[in-house]
Amino acid sequence: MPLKNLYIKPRMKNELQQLESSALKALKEVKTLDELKDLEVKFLGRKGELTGILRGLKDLSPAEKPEMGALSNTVKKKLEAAFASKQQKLENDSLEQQLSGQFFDTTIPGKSRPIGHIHPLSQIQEEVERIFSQMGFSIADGPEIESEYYNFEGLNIPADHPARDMQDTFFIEGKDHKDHGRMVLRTHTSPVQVRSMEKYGAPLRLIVPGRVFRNEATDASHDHTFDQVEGILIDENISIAHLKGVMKEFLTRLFGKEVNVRFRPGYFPFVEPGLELDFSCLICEGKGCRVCKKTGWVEFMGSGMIHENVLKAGGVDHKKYQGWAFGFGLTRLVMMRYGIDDIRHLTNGDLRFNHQF
Ligand code: FA5
Repeated sequence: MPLKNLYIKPRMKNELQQLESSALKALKEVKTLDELKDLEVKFLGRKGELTGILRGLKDLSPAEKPEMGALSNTVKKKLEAAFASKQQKLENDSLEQQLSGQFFDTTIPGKSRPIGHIHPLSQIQEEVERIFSQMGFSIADGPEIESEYYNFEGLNIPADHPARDMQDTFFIEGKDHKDHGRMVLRTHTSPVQVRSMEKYGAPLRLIVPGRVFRNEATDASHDHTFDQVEGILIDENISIAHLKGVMKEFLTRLFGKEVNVRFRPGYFPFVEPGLELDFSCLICEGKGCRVCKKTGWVEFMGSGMIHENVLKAGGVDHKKYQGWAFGFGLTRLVMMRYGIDDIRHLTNGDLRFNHQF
């Protein structure tokens, strides 16, 4: 080792000890947070005194380096702790100073932060998903901006069919799909029927909760944006009896009491036969009231056996498999559940309304 290097280690040790004691001494004199910051930069900053001393590490022998490295680390930690505790003390002092001379009533209750909670629509959606999951259904999703093909043609509703009038929609200009016609805001969750058959094939058992859109004048029970739940079951030897059983069980679990269901004929081009399903009014227990318009039954959803053309569009062997589908309005279900008299309350963002649930 060259002679001059023999002196580096004792010198460094000495410098580190000096630095520690002069930093601690200077720290005692500090009165403000600004002074503290300056001092910290002076001793511990990137170009501070400690860094200056550590530059000498490279000239030490390999045997000396670990010892001196450990020592400088100890000094650094000690100084950092001393600076942190001084900072805490100065901050407390300044708070005390601000409050001294002022009357401070410690008995005044604090300001509470308002806590958000889950929107009633999402609450019911979660319940619906839980019940159908328990019955072995998967939860699927589909795009809200949909091609005309999946929204209409794939569902056996050709362009010139009068059934298109039942679901007028919003078209997205200049975004036509290369094979599937214009793009639209989907008018129902039914497009996921063909999409899921294409993706998963048969057998199939799933529900699709989702947002839909219609070009409609709004009133207390109609909105242009609302939520639906689609249900699809495809397998061998499936009949409407399975649909009746599943829906009766679902509604009984959802409402927590025995619910009866009945079918009426209904028309939807994508099912044959098409059915409307009603359930027994829970308010009057079937005796007749304002909610059920004195009939004892509440209209609930469209449903039916999936049309052969739709199974074909989804690539499902219609000779081997049959299936049913249903679609109900989740928004209307929420209204029924909580006795909400205007659908528009659910989306107008008024927190006074939302906080009631
Ligand atoms: C359909 O949308 C069909 N896709 C349902 C279906 C699926 C039938 C599978 C057969 C097989 P409909 O247009 O009736 O059908 O709408 C279904 C439900 O959505 C209605 O029962 C109602 O609860 C709700 N709904 C319809 N229009 C509105 C609206 N403007 N505002 C709020 N809810 C609505």
